[in-house]
Amino acid sequence: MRFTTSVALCLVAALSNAIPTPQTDGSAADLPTQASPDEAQALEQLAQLAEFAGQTTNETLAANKKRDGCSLGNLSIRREWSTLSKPQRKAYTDAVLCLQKLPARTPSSVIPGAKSRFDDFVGTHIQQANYIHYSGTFLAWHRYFTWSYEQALRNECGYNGVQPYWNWASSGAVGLANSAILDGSAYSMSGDGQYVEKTGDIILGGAEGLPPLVLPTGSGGGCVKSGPFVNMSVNLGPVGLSLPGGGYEVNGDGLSYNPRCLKRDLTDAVVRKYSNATAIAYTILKPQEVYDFQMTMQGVPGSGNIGIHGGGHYAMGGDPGRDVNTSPGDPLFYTHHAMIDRVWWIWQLLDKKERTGAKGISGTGTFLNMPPSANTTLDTVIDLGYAAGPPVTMRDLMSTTDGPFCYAYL
Ligand SMILES: [Cu+2]
Repeated sequence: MRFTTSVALCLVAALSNAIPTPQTDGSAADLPTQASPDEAQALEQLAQLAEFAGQTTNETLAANKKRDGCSLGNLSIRREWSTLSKPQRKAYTDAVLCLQKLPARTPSSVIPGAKSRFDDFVGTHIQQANYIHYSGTFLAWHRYFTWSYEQALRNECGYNGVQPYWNWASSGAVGLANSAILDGSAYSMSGDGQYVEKTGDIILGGAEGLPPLVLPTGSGGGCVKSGPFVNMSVNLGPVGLSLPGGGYEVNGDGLSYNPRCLKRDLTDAVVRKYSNATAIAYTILKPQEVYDFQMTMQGVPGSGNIGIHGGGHYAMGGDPGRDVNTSPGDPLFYTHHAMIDRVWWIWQLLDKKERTGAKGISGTGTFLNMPPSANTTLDTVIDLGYAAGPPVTMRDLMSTTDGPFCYAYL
């Protein structure tokens, strides 16, 4: 019986895009329940958890008898940057550069500074920033946003690949500037910025009576030195750009035309502290309710922890990397949010029924519910404006193999 099942699964794997997973029992009972404090062991735990999510995805799709929709035949598989071949990496960054050359769809009366299709996405994120972070839509909104960006690369720029992700833990372990995704080569997402002298640390928050959070600066700070995005223009923002030494740079609503170079300040200390393998495994294993999961991931304000989400953002540093509102202006944003989405995907599949349904949503329509707003539900509409469409409901965004989606992660 067991033999037959294995053969059947192997056949399915050979004939389709099924996620290759070893033929183990793969029951949830064998999975770790507590994050290991040891980095190497935590990496191993993450591999096990991702494998379980892959197996669950394969089983769900194999059992799906519907003729249309997502199946093992059309499932796309998102992979980690370093596992892509050089031509695959180049194809991805070429498509991003193409999106930066296509004209914007946003009317200049709405976002005067949006000059390209790439900017349509940045502008939409700026406009909605107060409703999509520390809110009920955070995870689903960014899932739809990242997927829509991937679709634009494919449908408008001839990209044949899949959205890659940035694994902060493996990248941080070797040092960001040494990792394939950020080494500054022609096959990276560009690397560090030119070194500039810093006037002090990054100081976050301190509002609402909460203690401020201090982050070190990194090894760059200026314009990116090499790689595909060396000549790119960041057109929008800044809106809430944290500056070394404290304080923020704000250019009004961030929607006017403000062309400047892409700056990075790669900060190993930040990625190693907040987005290491133990922190990722903890985020997946500890929170049982989605409220706790989202808060752990984004960092509980006042706790001194910026979470794995904040860890990735502040590890890239620079402008717009340290600007919550304008952050998609750094193309690395989408590989970061693919990893965020991967963590959510793994967490969801540990308890698929509960976590992809109504109980998988918590929060309201505003940042930390300020000002108070209605609870987010399965019927809440997500609208990406001129960046992409159509508007969808939260219900459509809860599974990566349902609604508009048909993808999984390795
Ligand atoms: Cu965001």
